[in-house]
Amino acid sequence: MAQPFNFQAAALKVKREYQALIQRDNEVDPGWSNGLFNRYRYPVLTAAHTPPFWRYDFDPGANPHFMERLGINAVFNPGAISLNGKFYLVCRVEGFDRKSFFAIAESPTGIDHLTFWDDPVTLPETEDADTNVYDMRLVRHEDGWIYGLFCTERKDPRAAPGDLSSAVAQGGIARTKDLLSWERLPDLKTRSPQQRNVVLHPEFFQGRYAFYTRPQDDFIQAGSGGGIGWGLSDRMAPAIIDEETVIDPRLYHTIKEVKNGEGPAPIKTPAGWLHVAHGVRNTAAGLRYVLYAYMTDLDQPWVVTHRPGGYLLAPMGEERVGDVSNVAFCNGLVAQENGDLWIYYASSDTRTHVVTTTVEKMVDYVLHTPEDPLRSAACVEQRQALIRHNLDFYAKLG
Ligand code: M1P
Repeated sequence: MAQPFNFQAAALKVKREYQALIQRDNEVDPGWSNGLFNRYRYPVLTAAHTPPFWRYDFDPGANPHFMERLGINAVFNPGAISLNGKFYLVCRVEGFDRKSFFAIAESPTGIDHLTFWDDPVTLPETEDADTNVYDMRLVRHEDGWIYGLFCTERKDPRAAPGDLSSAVAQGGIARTKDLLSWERLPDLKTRSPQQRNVVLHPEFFQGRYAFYTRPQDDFIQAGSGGGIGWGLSDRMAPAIIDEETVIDPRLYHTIKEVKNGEGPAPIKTPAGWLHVAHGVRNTAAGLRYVLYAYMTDLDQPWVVTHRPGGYLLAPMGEERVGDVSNVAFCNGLVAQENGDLWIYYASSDTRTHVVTTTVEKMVDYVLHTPEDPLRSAACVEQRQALIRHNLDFYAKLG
């Protein structure tokens, strides 16, 4: 005879499994080495890391079968910051209903034990309500605020009847002092029809707020826009950029042929501003998103001084599969006072990972990795130079 359903046991099982997941230690992946960063065995956040009380109704009277009532589909593309010795990730959490919202997970290590706060972020709306918000960059600005810059998406008011896909993406802006209460500011205004991947530079430039932008013609295609832009605004409320200059254009037959976008706010190093960005190219299997790095001049942050060729990080193994497969996307990193650098990235719009390195190693990578020479023959020359340089050292290794 079938056992009667034991609500208490089912609910406790879900709670215990969640607790075990949150308490699990992460570990360096021993099978990976590239001299630059460590990868880790487990993603730092997945849908299963969201508290069960966000998903189930724990009231036996209201939910006698203990069903999930509001499922969570994915946890990805987090902004990141450290405050008072702790790591905080403001994640893009996506429900089964496809809408994203922001929620904060904290951890003493930034590598494991990431635990969501009980409540997601209550983000005020402007008079033009957002349909979807995502990909927040957290920037501690020298004006004293922590800014959250994110994409706000709304149905295109000019969409033809029956067109339920056309959307408009713009740069949303909110600010906080404690990550708890948020003040919403007007969306960024630029001359571009759409914006995504808008990031605030952490310092004033000649007394003005400086932004990295990604002008685009429509919702998906960068079109004639494209490239990472730079623009200035006198104030944040409202932030208005009159002139955008593309500082890192997309380029034919490279990892950023289709589009690219600034990742987190750049880090100030003695060698320049260190940037992590994403580049997108097309393949027969669809778009492929990878991360790359570049450096800009300390005094003229819009002037690119170093462009290491190729990608810094690409999705690997299971990371290649998810809701939008073959995607690595980064909008959060934490540079610590001791020089350690945690880079957060999401794989395939599904889950969140970390790689750990140091600022010093990243600067070495950016300064000494050769540029993409843009032609096969030039790539062979570049590789032959490395081979000739290496052969004696290699032989002497024994
Ligand atoms: O699906 C991949 C990524 O697509 C968009 O990024 P971009 O505007 O550069 O194409 C964003 O929706 C991002 O969230 C997503 O990860």
